[in-house]
Amino acid sequence: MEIAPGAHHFPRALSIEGQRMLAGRCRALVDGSVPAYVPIVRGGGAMHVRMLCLGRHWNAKTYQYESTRSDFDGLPPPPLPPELRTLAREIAAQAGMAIDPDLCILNYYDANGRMGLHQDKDEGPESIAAGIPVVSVSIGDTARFLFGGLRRRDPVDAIALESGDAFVFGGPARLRYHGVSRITPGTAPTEIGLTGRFNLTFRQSDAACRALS
Ligand SMILES: O=C(O)CCC(=O)C(=O)O
Repeated sequence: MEIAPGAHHFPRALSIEGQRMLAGRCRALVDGSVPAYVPIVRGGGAMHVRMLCLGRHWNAKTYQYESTRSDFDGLPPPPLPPELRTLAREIAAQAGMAIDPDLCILNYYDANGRMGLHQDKDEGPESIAAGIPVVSVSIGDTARFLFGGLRRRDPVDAIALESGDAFVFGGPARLRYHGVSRITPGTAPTEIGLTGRFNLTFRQSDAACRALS
């Protein structure tokens, strides 16, 4: 479903079994030896998600990517698992786009989780100029996802992102404002055994292609 030029919503892109496996994977990652944490942004406020970056770390104080979590505990982020890279590439291809992601931001939303309207513009300028997409995969409770325009004040569409949905925005949509205004608790499919919501956004921080390892 094309929401706007370059923006595609794929409802139920993942089967229930795929969602269940991904939920387990995400849970193990966020509670692993390099755990998710609540970032404090440069204005001093706490984000309303638990975040874990894979591959490269997004520093909430500098809004830059780095190889260690220098705004938190100094640890290197866990690697981006190859099968998750492959998943992102396959989803992008369904939207007629290509991505070779080197990082993923994995966010956990509890019942009060949300994320303000923002642009994803901290990836490399060449990647953004090339329109290499952001690939988003949602698991668990339904989110009210806001998708706006290229200016913060542009009107926004509210889209329900349900468990297993994918959303891809690249090309002319790459810098559209977006956010999550709320989660609807208790809407995750019971089979996946998840309270809350995981969202994974795969990104490519430069325009160069890497071989899949
Ligand atoms: O949770 C979502 O659906 C959106 C996440 C997001 O906007 C981000 O990680 O930049």
